[in-house]
Amino acid sequence: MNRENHLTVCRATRQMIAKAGRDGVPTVFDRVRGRRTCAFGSGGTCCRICAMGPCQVRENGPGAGSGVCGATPATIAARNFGRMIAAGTAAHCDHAREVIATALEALHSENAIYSVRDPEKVRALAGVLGLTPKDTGPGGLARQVAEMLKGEFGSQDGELLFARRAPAKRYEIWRRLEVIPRGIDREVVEMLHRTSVGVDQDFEHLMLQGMRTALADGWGGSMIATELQDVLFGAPRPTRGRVNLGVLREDHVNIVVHGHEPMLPMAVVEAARDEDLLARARDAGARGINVVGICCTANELLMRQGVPVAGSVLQQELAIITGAVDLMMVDVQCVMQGLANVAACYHTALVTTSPRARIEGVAHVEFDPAHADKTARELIIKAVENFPRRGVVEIPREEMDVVAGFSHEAIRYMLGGRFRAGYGPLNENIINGRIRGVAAVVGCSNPRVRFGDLHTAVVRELIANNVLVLTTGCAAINCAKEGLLVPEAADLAGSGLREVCEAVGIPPVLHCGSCVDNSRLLVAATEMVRQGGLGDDIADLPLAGCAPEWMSEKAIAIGQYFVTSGVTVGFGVGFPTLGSERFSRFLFEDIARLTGGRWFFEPDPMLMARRIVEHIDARRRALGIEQARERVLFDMEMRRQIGAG
Ligand code: SF4
Ligand code: MSK
Repeated sequence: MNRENHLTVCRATRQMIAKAGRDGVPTVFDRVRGRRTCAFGSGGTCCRICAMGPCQVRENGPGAGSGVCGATPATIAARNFGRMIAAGTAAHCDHAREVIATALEALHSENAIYSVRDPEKVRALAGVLGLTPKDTGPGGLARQVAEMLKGEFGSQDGELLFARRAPAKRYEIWRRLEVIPRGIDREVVEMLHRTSVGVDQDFEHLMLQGMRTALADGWGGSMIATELQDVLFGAPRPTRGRVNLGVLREDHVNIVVHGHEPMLPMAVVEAARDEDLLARARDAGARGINVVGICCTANELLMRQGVPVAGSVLQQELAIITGAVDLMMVDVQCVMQGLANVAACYHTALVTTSPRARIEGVAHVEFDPAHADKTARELIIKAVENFPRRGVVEIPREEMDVVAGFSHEAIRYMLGGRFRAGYGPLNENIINGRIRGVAAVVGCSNPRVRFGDLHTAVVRELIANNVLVLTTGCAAINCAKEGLLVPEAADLAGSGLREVCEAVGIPPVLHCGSCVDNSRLLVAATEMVRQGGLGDDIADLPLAGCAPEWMSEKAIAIGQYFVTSGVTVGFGVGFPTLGSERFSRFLFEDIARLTGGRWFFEPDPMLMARRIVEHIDARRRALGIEQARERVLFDMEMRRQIGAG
């Protein structure tokens, strides 16, 4: 069997890895081979924060001890973990900062191409923030909302405004633990300070700041990015699309948008419909302009515009290897530097667009919200001009249908219709046992494992056990490629879940968006609590989360904000604290006494699914709903008896 056949079940991916081999172009799959992981680094007990070190320490066995300064393995592992949380939080929050800048530019300038597309969302946010309209001009309330959220970054005291959205009991737990963020930037800075040499050296105390920093992500930066993107581009509604490398078109100018921030890509999608640019494409010999996405930008565009998705993080280089990508524009996060070399081997124009991120030797066309339409046109013209320079093209045939766009607003609507929108039917079906519980399967793809396949294995097992799955990020893309995000996938679900999916017309796996959209899952969980019947805190819900193929620091931040919100979260691949048993025990067990949620590590996808189901069953027992109940349809007589009682 060829080497690539061992890597993944995705045939398009295998085909392009084989082509890269024939073309002599190294990719991530070559670079990962033979690169051994460092035991100290991967276990979290390598410290290099001062020049008395670096210190590689062990907790047990030969050579057990501490760093030169006396730092214990638990302290070092906690410091490293805290720094991962800080970096992940910084990434999501800087994304949010850029969205705010775009929103304010749009609302202050008459020329901006962005506008308020979702006034309902603006009113909802104003309600959450306790705002009453002061400025009655166009976009006035939206401007107030954006300005108020901007203040969350520099705030030094008080409490993060969106923390109020959590269920009352959760909010009280956070207050007791003193982990409600005071301001987004403040928490990231304090995490970095406390993890520098000679400061906070008690792993439990360090992790309290880890929790506060993570909450500044989930209930702060990520939630702000999600909500304001909805304001600018509309809250997602179920939308059909196509996914996998087969969405590239041989007879079209292909533009790949890659990264995380949807502002400029949205402008490109818009401009690609311009008749003048289409005529230019035809003059160049193409039949049209095909904009497709990679990674989370792809998820953002798919959910709102049905833009095709070429692939997940591990397919970014492979898209170029088709020879059909005329331009790839990248902004921030999950963009591999290896793209530069791959693009140089083909005709692809690679362009960085974020003021924050450049790649050595790669062209840069900077995004400026005031001139986004001009920049979008410039990029499209560059792609059109590049089209005739193509060499041999080989596009895999694989592409799959997907239904995406299950924002929590869309879920409310799907479940209850316009007049009864709400989570009632979901809670009812959990209580009566048709749906066993809910699981979030999220996160990256990782070439160290049989990537993509771990996501789909976990998901298949969960839905077969009547667990409704919510998915985001690259996990969503991988599930989509395997046909799990269409209503027909209900055939793979257990009988109870299948019945509900068929009645409501939803897939058993709901695509909820990008990485920042994990914040939507916090809101959805809160809505489930508010609906009633499933306890009074997120920790009471029959709910769990997992990232079977994680790789990014952002995944650690996300996992920690879920754990701090009361959710049990499983990670695969490897866990970055295993070098310290004491600190790992804290994350896997003791933290549950504080937050109600905890971490677990399980690299085997079937065992991961089993642990999620066990957790859901335990929560069902605690709620007294462990037995599936038949729904009783009350007739008038029964109602009268209840009334008389
Ligand atoms: Fe070593 Fe301590 Fe310096 Fe870390 S802080 S590198 S453990 S001396
Ligand atoms: S893109 S963070 S690889 S999910 Fe959000 Fe995918 Fe992970 Fe990047």
